[in-house]
Amino acid sequence: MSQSQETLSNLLQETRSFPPPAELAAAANVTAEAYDEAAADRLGYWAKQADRLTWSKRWDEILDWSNPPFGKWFVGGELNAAYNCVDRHVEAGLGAKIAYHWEGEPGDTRTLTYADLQREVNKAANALLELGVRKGDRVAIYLPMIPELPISMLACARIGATHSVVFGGFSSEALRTRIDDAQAKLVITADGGYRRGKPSALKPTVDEAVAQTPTIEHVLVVRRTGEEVAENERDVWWQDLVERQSDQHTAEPMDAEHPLYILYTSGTTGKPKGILHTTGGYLTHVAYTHSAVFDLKPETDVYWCSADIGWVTGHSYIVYGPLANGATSVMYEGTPDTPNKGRWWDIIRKYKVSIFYTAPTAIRTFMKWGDDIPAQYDLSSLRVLGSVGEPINPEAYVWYRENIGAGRTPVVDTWWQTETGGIMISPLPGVTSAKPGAAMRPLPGVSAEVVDDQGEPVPNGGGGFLVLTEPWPGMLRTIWGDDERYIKTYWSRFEGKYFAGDGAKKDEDGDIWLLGRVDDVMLVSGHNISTTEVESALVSHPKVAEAAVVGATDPVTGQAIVSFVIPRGSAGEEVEGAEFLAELRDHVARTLGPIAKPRQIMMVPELPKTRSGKIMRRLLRDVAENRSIGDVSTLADSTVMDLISEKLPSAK
Ligand code: 6R9
Repeated sequence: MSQSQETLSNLLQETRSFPPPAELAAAANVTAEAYDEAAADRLGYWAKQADRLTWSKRWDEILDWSNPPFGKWFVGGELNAAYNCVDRHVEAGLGAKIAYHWEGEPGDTRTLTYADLQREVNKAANALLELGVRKGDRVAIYLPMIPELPISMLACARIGATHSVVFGGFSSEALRTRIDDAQAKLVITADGGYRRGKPSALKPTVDEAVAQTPTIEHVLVVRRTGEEVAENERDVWWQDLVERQSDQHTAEPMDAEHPLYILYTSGTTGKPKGILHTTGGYLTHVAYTHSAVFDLKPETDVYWCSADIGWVTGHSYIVYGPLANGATSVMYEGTPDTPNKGRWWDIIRKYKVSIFYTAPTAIRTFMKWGDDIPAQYDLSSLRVLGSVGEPINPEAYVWYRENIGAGRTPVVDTWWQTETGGIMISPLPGVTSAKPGAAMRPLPGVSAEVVDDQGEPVPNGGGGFLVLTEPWPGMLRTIWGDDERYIKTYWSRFEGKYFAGDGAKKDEDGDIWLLGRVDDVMLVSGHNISTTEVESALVSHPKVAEAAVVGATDPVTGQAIVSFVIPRGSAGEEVEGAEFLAELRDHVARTLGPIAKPRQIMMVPELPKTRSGKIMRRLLRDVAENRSIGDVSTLADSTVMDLISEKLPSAK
């Protein structure tokens, strides 16, 4: 969509704010002084964060930015990521400490201490070596949420192989293109995993993919479900190969810039981008942010991030950040409604989770299911809540704080991307008076701005494009095999600045609000209107649980606002009537002004989402403009579009 010269309109007014609890503030890991400290000496601040890690060789230079936008951090330094995540904690006497409380969907559990993890990772590393995997090789990992997933990642890191985790829900074609692009030598997979109460096979998808991937030499298969699978010549069972390995292995130090992993993000167009992260800067960034943003106290906290490890959130905040910090985490295999809609809250109760990190899509789903479900569980162990993945609507934020956090816990809305490696903009739970729906300020050490079309910072109260103005340690180093695309995608729109692709505004206090992808911004009668703000206005109606908004071509206004709405569980029958739709349209007009009034509102049972919970507005635009529906291969649930079309026969 073409962008008008005008910057984003700033429509939503939100006046609530929640100061940090005094007790938390008094003992917080990071205090307000950190902002000044980092502003006075940004690189020195990051070097201090790098000292959270154990380096085999200290760096000579903090940042080499002599060839922008190709940055190198902690140049000359050497370390091993797996050693930092596992061995050093065991050496420090914490071998008996629990790294993961793993909970399978059927109710089976596994407890892995740091000493257990060390043995398992060593065995897996020895197995990879036996299969001929060497430093610099790429390994594709296509596993469900079982302990072998972090173990495989760490085994790769240990021997210097670069992993590329592919979501367990992706198709064989998606897996094949990622294997080909990375030229992976090995795939690690499982017979299947459990989803929605039954085994869900993975191995057949891998068989189909590797039939056409010349680089794959072996397929290493974990037995999880025990279902029968086809066995091919290059298959090796994890239970045979890994179990018989020695549990001793000495981690080899890697250069700070050694490639740790590639993670593919599916852009809106073209082939997926292989985002490359390296070792020292990335690990520094995730260890620091995991400690600062969640106020992690590794001795006492139980931390749970409900993401899938196939998403960057899982890489940084289930695996590398928490383990580098020696945290005790929960890891859960399955879906939130198996065996019932209280499963997550039961997990929090059972393990006394104190820090919980999830996505707005999940929060809105729980709103839809009703307040009475979490109310049945003891959630009093919680002290910090986090959100990631999309802008969180103020109403969803307040619901989360009230119904999950009992109105006591800070909620940190964390903005970042696969490309940034770790959290960039977020409240600090012991410092910030957080506003519902705002990511607030760049973290100490991070430099971000909201700029207009010309790259000039907008004044407070203005809207525009989010950019990052200084390099940061967790930054992507390039797009795997495509430096040109790296430059073009991120560093060409605004000279010398990283273009994030998100719209944002600064409020009167200078705090940052994210407004969705710039590709989704709507141009209505000459005004750039953010989908996020209209969605938030809809969600602020007591009968609405979720909303998605798109701009559809309109002869009068250029684009018109078309919205898709899921009612709350408690909403009753009247939500189907014309009267209610009129009420909703008026509600938006009252909240944001007449310009934002939707032309059309459609009640739907579900919205199309990616596996990380992002609404795929592109598909809804197809519906709104009466086109046949485009590529649905990255949808979490491919039947959703049928459900929507059934509901709206005219939109087929
Ligand atoms: C971590 C992750 C990145 C895109 C990003 C933005 C959206 C993520 C957000 C948010 C508003 C937040 N996003 N967190 N928008 N507020 N707190 O999600 O990575 O999957 O690469 O997506 O997600 O649009 O540009 P990734």
